[in-house]
Amino acid sequence: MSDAPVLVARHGAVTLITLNRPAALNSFTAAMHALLLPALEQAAADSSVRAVVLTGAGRGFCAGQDLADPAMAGAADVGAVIERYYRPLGMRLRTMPVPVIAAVNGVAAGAGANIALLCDIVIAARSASFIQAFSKIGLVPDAGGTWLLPRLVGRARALALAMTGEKLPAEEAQRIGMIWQCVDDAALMDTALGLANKLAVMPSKALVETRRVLDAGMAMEFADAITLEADTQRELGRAADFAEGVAAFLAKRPAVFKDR
Ligand code: T3D
Repeated sequence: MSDAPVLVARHGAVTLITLNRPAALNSFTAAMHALLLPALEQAAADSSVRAVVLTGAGRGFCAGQDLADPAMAGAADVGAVIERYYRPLGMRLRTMPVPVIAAVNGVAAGAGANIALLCDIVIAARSASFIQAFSKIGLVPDAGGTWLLPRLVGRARALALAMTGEKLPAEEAQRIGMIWQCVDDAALMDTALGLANKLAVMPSKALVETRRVLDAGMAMEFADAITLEADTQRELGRAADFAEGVAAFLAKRPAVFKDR
C-alpha cells in the first residue's frame, strides 16, 4: 500500500478516499490537506463518480489537526489555518455534487470529528468514538462544528460535548442522532460501500438538492421553506431524472438516472 497521506481508489461509481497517516491517527498535516481537497475536487468534477466514501487507515479515523506538524502547529494565527484549510474543505464537503459518506473506523477527534460529521451520512464502527477535543487545548470547535453540533444534537448536548471534550462512543452518537448508524467493526466498509453503491444509482441531483434545502430550511420560516420546496421541485421537475423516474415506475423497470 502507498504511504501517501491520502489514498484514492475507485469502486465502480464510488470514490473511496482514505486518510492515511495511521501512526498519528490520520491527524491533518499540510501535506494531507494538499491531497484531500484535490481528491474531493476530482471526484466532484468526474461525472462517472456518483458517491464518495471517506475513511481512515488503521485504528483511527482522524485526530484533527496534527499538533506537531511544523508547517502548521503553533501557528501565530490559528484563524489563518482555518481559513486556508478547513473552510475550503468544509465548503467542498457541503457542496459536493454527489452524496458523501463518512465511514468512521476509529476515533474522530477535533477537526477530524467535525469533518466526519460534515459528510452527508455518517456510519461508524462500534469501536469508534467522537471527541470535541478543542477545549482541552484552549480552542473552540472548528471545521464547522459550531454550526453543525447544535443542529445535530441540540444546544445542551452540543455545549456539553464541546466544553467537556469527553469521548462519545459511536453507539451513543447514534442514539442521540449525531450519526446515522453504528455497525460492527468488521461490517463497516461493506456497509458504507453498500450504501454508497445504492446512492450511486439514485438521482444525484435530487440527493444533493435534498441536502441544500434541508440545510436552508433550518434557518427559515415555514412559509419560506414551502417556497423553497416549490422552487426546487419546479427545477427538478423539469430535469431528465424526474421524467426517467416516473417513466421507470410506470413501466415497472429500474430507472437509469444521469443528472448530476
Ligand atoms: O492550527 C491549529 O491547530 C488549528 C486547528 C485546529 C483543529 C483541531 O483539530 S484542534 C484538535 C486537535 N486534536 C486533538 O487535540 C486531539 C489530540 N489527540 C488525542 O487527544 C488522542 O490522541 C486521542 C484521544 C485522539 C486518541 O488517544 P489514544 O490514546 O487512542 O492515542 P494516542 O496514543 O494519544 O495517539 C496515538 C499516536 O497518534 C501518538 O503518537 P505516538 O506517541 O504513538 O508517536 C499521538 O501523539 C499521535 N496523535 C494523536 N493525535 C494527534 C497526534 N499527533 C499529532 N497531532 C494530533 N492531533
